[in-house]
Amino acid sequence: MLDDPASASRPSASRRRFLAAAAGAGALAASGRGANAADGNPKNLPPNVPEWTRVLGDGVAVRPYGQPSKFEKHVVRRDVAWLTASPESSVSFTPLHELDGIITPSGLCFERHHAGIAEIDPADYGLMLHGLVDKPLMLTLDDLKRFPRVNRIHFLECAANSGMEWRGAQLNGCQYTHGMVHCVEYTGVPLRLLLQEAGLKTNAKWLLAEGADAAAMNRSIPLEKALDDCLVAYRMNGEMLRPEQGYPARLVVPGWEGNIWVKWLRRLKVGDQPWYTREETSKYTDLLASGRARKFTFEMDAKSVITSPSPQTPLRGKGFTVISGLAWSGRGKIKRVDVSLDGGRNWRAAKIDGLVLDKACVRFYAEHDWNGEELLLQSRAVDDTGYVQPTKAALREVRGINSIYHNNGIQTWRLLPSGEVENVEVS
Ligand SMILES: Nc1nc2c(c(=O)[nH]1)N[C@H]1C(S)=C(S)[C@@H](COP(=O)(O)O)O[C@H]1N2
Ligand SMILES: [Mo]
Repeated sequence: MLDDPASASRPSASRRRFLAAAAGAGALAASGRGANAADGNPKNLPPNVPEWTRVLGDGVAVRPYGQPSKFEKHVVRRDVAWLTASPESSVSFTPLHELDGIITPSGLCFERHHAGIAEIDPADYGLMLHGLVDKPLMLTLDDLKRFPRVNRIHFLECAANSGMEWRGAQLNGCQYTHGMVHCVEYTGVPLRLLLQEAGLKTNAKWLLAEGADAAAMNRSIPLEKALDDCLVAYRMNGEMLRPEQGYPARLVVPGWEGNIWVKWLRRLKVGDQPWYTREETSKYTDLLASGRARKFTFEMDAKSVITSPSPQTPLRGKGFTVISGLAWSGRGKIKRVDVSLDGGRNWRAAKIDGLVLDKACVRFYAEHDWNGEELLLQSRAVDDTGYVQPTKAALREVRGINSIYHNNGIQTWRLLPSGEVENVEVS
């Protein structure tokens, strides 16, 4: 017997939990990241009997809705206070550096709201479909659920993702430079079926989608896209949409800028021309070097980022390491991801692991035996149209530096001998 679990001196289960939490928090503060065996109490290491083996754990249903381990409290959405004037019209960023695979856990999906989160009672929910149609519709949530449905995994990227980096390296962490992207499995009705049910007039060309939030955010969508692969989704990752993501229904517009994925969807109007709403004139247009603005940049160009190592996930020592990242393209499938360790002079193909889907994130890995020297880490996505993710310099040549949106330039992380990582640019 290694130890006596029935020893009278053993503290209560709740005290043990408190001690464990304190130890975890200490390790976290000291290293800036999750606990590691080297920081811990050797008494808990095999072959000793650890604290958690000496007590009964919580029973079932003590946690009716499961939450991550308390030791993962640092894995959260974060915002940048100075970025926006108010939290109601703001953005929180996905902690990409703490995630793996391609699916973003629902509670970690970045949020972008123009007027806060609308709280909609599904019993009072209605979706109106009108305009140039034969038969206007008013659909309840139950009506939507009665239509044939599909499941699709797609990325959603805000057009403003990496928007703070146009004038140079700015924010230290891929959560902030690239965290306005998430990739989720949606369940919903193909928009085509709803439009067919209403019956389109022959002059129908555009669709207006409007949200039920205090911004009543609205955008014009070409009918061609609406009839192609758009969904009215009511589920994400199997469960109903989260309030932050548009509960009870949102538009899914695969490959297109996040702004057009209208949340809390309440109205679809069919017309014969675009409406030129605020979100497609004053916002979400791209000011070019010439001073002219480009309108309707719907598609998100191929992009990638190394999520680890990155400023928030430094390396803890020399030796074998897995460089990991995400790539996506709004035009189709990712065909290849290249990784460079020397700021783009030499490239090698990374390993793509897991699903490779249309207009979805892919996960890539590049293995490296790090000898402690400084590296300039980059990744470069290539999609199945042959499009190659450009350098930031190449992008600025075409776009100038007055843009906010659609910055898909190659990101550089400088890995220092200490293992720390910085956001830099190479020329
Ligand atoms: N009704 C409504 N829909 C909206 C928004 C909004 O503020 N209101 N924000 C848009 C923007 S700019 C983006 S990038 C995406 C963000 O989706 P998410 O919050 O699920 O990440 O939703 C879009 N749909
Ligand atoms: Mo956005």
